[in-house]
Amino acid sequence: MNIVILGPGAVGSLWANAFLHAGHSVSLCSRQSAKQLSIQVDQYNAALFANNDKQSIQDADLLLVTVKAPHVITALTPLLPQISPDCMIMLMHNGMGTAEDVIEFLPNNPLLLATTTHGAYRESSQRVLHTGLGTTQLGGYNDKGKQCAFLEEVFQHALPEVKWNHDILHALWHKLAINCAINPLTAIHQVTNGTLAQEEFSLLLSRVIDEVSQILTAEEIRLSKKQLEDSIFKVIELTAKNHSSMQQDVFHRRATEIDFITGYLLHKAKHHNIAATENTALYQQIKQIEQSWNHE
Ligand code: KPL
Repeated sequence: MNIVILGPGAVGSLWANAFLHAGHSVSLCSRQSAKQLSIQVDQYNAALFANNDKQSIQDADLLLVTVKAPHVITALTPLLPQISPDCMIMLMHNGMGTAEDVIEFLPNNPLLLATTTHGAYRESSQRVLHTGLGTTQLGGYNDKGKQCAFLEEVFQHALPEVKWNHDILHALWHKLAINCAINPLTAIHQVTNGTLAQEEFSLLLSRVIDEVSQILTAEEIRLSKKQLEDSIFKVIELTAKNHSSMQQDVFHRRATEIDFITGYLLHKAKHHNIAATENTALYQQIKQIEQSWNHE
């Protein structure tokens, strides 16, 4: 297949390398202006990829978008004239809400969503470390996307484990709920994920989870409060020493994904007339932190 990776950060680079080794023709689209980019994953030989090549975009069978949610539309817009209507577009990032915008720009393309638990770390602009094996779930967003279940085999062959999920929105909501509980709190307090297991966070965390659970129920996502709580504490335990992506964004003073995580949740809460007081407070605190950088 002809595959283009839009946003070769840690996760994008991992997939670019995996697809290349699986025999596909892979090229990249990045903010860098170089015509070719080299990527090395772990100790394997570095591979060279074409970058921002118009012909590759025109020929693409699959465009895998791995930029963070706030950058999806800005990154896709300049490519729109080149994207063929048959090209499958797959969004792979934390948070939700971008598919609703992408479908406006590319109404005829198969649109798919993905979520992955692979751990990847970008050590330098050319070197990526695959820090943890994970599972990737894929699924269709629109009808054409839902007809692309064959991609499970393509992805599985390149970087297992991969599962086709007929209800990918359920998987994304589950991930979003976990991110709502862990990401803002770790970012505001600048602590590791494991710190949230301490007594001082227990009341606040339980209120946050309670609100998230009410919104999931209103959205008809079948996940009990107990199941949600268990999965959140399991992630806290398994990633105890890690820093969440939002903690890192705040630390490095980069725009966070808050609008696509808690912001998306609050948008749905409003729709269902649910007063999500604790999540609103967390949202505002992250927004205030982001705004404070502009006033220094
Ligand atoms: O997805 C994550 C993130 O950091 O964005 C979690 C699951 C919280 C792991 O750190």
